[in-house]
Amino acid sequence: MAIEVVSVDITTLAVDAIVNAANDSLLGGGGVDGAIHRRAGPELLAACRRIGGCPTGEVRLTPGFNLPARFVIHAVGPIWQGGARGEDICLAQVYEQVMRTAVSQGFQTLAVPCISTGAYGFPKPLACELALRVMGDYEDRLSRILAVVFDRENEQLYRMRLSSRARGRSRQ
Ligand code: AR6
Repeated sequence: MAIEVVSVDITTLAVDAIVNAANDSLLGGGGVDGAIHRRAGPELLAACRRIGGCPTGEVRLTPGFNLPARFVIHAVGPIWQGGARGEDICLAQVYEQVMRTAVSQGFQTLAVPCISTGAYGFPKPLACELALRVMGDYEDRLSRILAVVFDRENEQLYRMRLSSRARGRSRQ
């Protein structure tokens, strides 16, 4: 099984690509985005500026610059607005775009944070369900997918869901 849950700062991971939970300006911010820009250095901001933004639900690729990761997939998740505005479809679409980009670039190792579950306020249980469903569809095409959980609730949710999935498989 390719998906592993890890509780670490994503900026420390030497993988083919890490995913950034960015905003549509791509010009940095707080949370994981701030941490990635700090560690990658000013060249990342310059590269993002040249791209000129990214619509919600889409992704853009840059080098990792000073990060140990070779590339950064910048993913713009939805802001949670109560759930009636297609936020779930949008978040699933973002994960789809992340995984398609990783596969099309030939990445073998990928680290993915819990997109939209911080400043963007997406309910963590629903986000976890969507993230693992989409990443699970692609796990045979990469050697390692690291689901990076940075808070206790996400860690528990991801571990519970992956272990119940493993139990379900062993019964088949
Ligand atoms: N490594 C891994 N995960 C982290 C790290 C880290 N260093 N730091 C935080 N997280 P957020 P969003 C987790 O707010 O909700 C930014 O300002 C955190 O615990 O980073 O998509 C952007 O510029 C949470 O589970 O991203 C946007 O404006 C998860 O990363 C906006 O926030 C996502 O939290 C995007 O909001």
